[in-house]
Amino acid sequence: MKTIYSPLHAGHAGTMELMSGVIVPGFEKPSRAEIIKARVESEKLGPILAPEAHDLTAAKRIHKADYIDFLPTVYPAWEALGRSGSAIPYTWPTRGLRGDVVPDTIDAKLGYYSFDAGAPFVKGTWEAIRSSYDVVLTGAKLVKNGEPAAFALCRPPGHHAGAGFMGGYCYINNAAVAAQWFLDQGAKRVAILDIDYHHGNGTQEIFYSRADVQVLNLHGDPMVEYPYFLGHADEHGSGAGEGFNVNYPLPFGTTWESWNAALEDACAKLTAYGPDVVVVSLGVDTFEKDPISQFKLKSSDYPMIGARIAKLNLPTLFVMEGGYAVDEIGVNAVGVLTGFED
Ligand code: SP5
Ligand code: ZN
Repeated sequence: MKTIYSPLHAGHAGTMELMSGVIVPGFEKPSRAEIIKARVESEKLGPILAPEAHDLTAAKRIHKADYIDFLPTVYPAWEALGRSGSAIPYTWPTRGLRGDVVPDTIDAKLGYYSFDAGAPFVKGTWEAIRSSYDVVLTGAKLVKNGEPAAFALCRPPGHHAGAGFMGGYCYINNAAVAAQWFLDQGAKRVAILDIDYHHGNGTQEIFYSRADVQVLNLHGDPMVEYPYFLGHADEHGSGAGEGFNVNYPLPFGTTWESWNAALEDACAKLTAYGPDVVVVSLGVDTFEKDPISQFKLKSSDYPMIGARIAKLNLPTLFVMEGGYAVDEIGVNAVGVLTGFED
């Protein structure tokens, strides 16, 4: 399987985030992608390709144009105020406030275009976002042109980003961009299988009223886990999309047996849907040693995930999302991919 990777992710470095009331170094850090890339090489998964450059047309097919146009302006506006470090929002237009007026100043715009304080900007962030987008579209093209599968080694990740907002380390929703691109290239139906530990709220929001993208999501129960405000089992889709969104909220402590039962159910629904292509939002923060997550999957479980996805017998684009146990992130992520190929 071919991997697509860009070194430009590394400029998104030195971020800070708020965790349990303390400002700490960001868990979503450059070594994540570097360790995965090193494992792709040592496991001889296949060639590592540079992405092709793309304009932002495909991003604006699923994101609001004003949101995409905002992203490259963030850090220049921040620096124009004499600031450095991480640009992070702190005020949001929640219930009872005006959500229909885009303010003029950067602190307010950051809040307008986000749902949490978890998508910081540093100097190299926009270039990294842009490279991650190029990576996913390059991977999608490989699959469209006949590769059975490809691995888009995206960083930053994407599944928390919605049509008009960032959050949870995510800016452009790479998996959603790819799904829409496949449709625009002639696919009739696309399935997104999101196996990141966290609910892919952005992906769900983007496709919630649509029948041409089935979204299946296995994740920590939002009653107790981030992103808290979406991802319940009663969210089935709306209107034409009724029945095409499926959530599997699972409790803290979930191990392979019950996680795999949810995967099995999701795969059965996916097969019944009959998509032309599968996009896998591949997070490995389900790992037992993940520092911010509460599932208990073991390294030996990840190849079995890949093997089950291979049994779907469909063209497959793997898109990297979360996973913060960096010592094992390469073994776990590439374990899914070698399990798929074996
Ligand atoms: C792509 C992705 O995996 N994004 C995850 C963003 C998670 N951000 C919030 C993390 C909250 C961690 N809470 C841990 C509480 C430990 N006491
Ligand atoms: Zn996650």
